[in-house]
Amino acid sequence: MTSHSELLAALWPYMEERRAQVDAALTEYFPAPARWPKQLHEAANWALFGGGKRMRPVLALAAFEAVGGSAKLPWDAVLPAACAVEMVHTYSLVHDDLPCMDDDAERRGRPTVHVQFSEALALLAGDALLTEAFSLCGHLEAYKGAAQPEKILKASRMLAHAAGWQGMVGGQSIDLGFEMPVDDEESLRFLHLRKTGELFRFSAAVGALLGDASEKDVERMGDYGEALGLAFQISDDILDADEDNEEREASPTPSFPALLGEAGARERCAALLERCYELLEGYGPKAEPLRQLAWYAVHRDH
Ligand code: GRG
Repeated sequence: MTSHSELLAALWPYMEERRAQVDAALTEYFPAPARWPKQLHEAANWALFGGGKRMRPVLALAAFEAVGGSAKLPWDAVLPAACAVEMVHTYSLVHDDLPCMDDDAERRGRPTVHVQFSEALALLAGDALLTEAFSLCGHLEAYKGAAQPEKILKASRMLAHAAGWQGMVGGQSIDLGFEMPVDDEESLRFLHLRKTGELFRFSAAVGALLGDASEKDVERMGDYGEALGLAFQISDDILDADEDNEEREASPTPSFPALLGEAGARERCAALLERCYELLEGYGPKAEPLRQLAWYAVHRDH
């Protein structure tokens, strides 16, 4: 039986390497802070290079690897789509922090974009990140000839599904209390499968798609991503509950620990981790980073 510290020690260099790859690609793809319109780009770069864990793009790269993509294709076949999902994720955080949503003054230990710049610039920086994400995901040349046009088209549509009304935006509308009561496990899962799960599903599925996997494998990787995303959300709730978060109490939506108790929430995380392992059966050692990422999603401390 491998210990927690052994698993983390194995995962860390991998994460660092993939994160560095993602950061270099994001720097290449996204306009630099000094570029016109300068204020807008400063605000967007503040968010994009503010210390995010890069879970979603790393997941896309690891799924690409797990289906054998990296053995036969250059990383350029997947990096644009992987970076696009990070841009969508970053926009969602910038908008979520705004006073009209979660009203947060700090993120990742630094002032949020609207505090550092202004509310209007935060709104625009989010808009710019979201727009650029789709420009990048569907930009044939960004893939440097390594991905087929129909797969790039499919990836763009998958991203729209994950980000829009069927995915994150729909989930956020439920979370803010506009759509339906969220008062039991089923409705809470329904919400988080959309708000958090769909971007994770996209990340793993798009890695497989652009790694030239079969439709069945793309679907299976998507299911793995979704299970991991839900586990990630539940563990986020557990971490928040540990911090005795007053804001959560003001939210119309209960957290998983509030609804199920901490033990119940941990139980769900453990079951989702098992589901992730099950879905990865048959992919062999090249899926090891995906196994470790699932483990990390459940056992992380921030
Ligand atoms: C504004 C449309 C819209 C949606 C906002 C992302 C979001 C939806 C809300 C943020 C609050 C929250 C707890 C979302 C659940 C997903 C989640 C755990 C986000 C944080 O993701 P990390 O931990 O962030 O990957 P880093 O900082 O590492 O990038």
